[in-house]
Amino acid sequence: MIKSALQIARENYVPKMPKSLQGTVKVVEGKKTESVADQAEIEKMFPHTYGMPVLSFEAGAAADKPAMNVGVILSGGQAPGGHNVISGLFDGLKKLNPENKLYGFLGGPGGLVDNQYIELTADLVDHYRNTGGFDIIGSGRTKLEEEEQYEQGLANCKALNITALVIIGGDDSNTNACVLAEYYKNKEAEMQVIGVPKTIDGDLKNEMIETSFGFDTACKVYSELIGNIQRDANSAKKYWHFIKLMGRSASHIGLECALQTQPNVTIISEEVEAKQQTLDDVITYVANVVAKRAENGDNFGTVLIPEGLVEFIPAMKKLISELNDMLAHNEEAVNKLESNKEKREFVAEKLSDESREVFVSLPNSIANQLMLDRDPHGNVQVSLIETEKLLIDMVKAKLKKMKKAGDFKGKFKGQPHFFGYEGRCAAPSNFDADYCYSLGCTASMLIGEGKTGYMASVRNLTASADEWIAGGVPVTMMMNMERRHGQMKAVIQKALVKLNDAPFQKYADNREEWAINTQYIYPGPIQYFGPTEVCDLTTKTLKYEQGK
Ligand code: FBP
Repeated sequence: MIKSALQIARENYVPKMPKSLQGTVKVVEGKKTESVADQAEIEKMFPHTYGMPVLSFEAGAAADKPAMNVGVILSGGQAPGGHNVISGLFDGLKKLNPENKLYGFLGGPGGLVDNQYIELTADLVDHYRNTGGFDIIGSGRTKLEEEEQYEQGLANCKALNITALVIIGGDDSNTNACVLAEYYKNKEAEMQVIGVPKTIDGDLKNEMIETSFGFDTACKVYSELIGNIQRDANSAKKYWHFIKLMGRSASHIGLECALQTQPNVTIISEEVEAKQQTLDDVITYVANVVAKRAENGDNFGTVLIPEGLVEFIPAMKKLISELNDMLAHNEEAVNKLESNKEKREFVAEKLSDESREVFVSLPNSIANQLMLDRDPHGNVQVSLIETEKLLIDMVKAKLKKMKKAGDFKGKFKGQPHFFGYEGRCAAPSNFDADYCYSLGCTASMLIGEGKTGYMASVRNLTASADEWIAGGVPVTMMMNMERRHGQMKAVIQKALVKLNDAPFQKYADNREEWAINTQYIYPGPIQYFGPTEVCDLTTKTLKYEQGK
């Protein structure tokens, strides 16, 4: 492996850890738990894993543990810090018993079913410490949902003497981890399943999971890029930059980047939905900011757009939901049609009058993108919809009309950008390196204690790392019933941006000022070595959420 100078230096970085994980560890049981909603239904579906207590770890004498083999899976989109979860898990398991072995299933959950694996040895793990990416074992989006897959996975694990699995994933993967834990417990198979909260989107969080890993680093990378673009905009003074940011449905990434960089406009999907805004309302707002800034001679600016925006505009949401159902039932017929024009006509025919009207009013390129294949969870792949270009075209058209009416006297040139993949495999910030290593160690302790159906949890994250609180949260505690593919399912509740919470309020209190006056912040690149106030910053989201 050829390594960069930074990678070599980072290999020697020792992640900071909570005190409770530093020596021997004992587990303390808290109160019994309930799911966040729909308690009776969820208890019925998870009779063996429902109601378990929250766990926390404290320094203390631990009993000797017999040697065991553990499997680990990386599931879904990459997020900075995944390799540190694995190194924390590896070190934690070795601390429990040096004979313990760790196997990595390759290419995501599919590797478990297809029996693709490698043993994760000390030499291998050492090369990946504090590095970005998931390439040590790869990731994938295969969904574990069929009994046949559970059985095949169990047989493959048995052949390797694996008695515990760690699934590192987002809300859907952790929901599946819990289904798996329940299934194995029900059939008394000797197989523990532990989840770890991963996703750059930041939408897997609740009272016990303060943030998912990767969100910190990804937002810092995007904020650096946005800051650079803003400096360019403020130097050349001739472009409006429309920047779409990953994050799937949730706008946490957009909001965090706004708090870090103070752009002129940030659209928050959750607010658009709450105010029942139409696409035209959003366009009018942006066009008015462009016109206002032009009055001051500022024909430049930045607009942040969450990638899930179209799903939150009520009429578009209805259209997408109809398209999801319609495409699920007519996939073959649509695929047989050769041209996009034929596909659009076929699809339009089958929509309700209201949705058809919206669909045919969209530029062909966007209508085509809305018809693309769904992901394995049945979601429209919002990262493929070029909302940034759509918005530029529509704002341009609006400004043309405003010019005719004498309401806009400036110039408008839009530049589209999409930031997502640029941040998902970045070298983890110190925060993510520390947090992920602690999550990995925590997962190993939960395994050592014989637990299943738990998610590793490390809390109190705005305090210094030695004061972090490590433990386990029953996954069922985070569940509610939601409609998925036309059926009610027990799933981990997705955390969208809450408009009453401090991070959004902070943005809302400042947005008018940021819109008109140029108050850009240029955060610069992530710093790995240097003073703690530069290197160990948490996200602003965490800081404001915790009243700091
Ligand atoms: P996860 O939810 O699996 O963590 O993935 C997050 C994400 O990066 C989203 O922000 C984005 O919409 C999606 O993955 C892109 O998926 P893909 O990697 O399949 O292109």
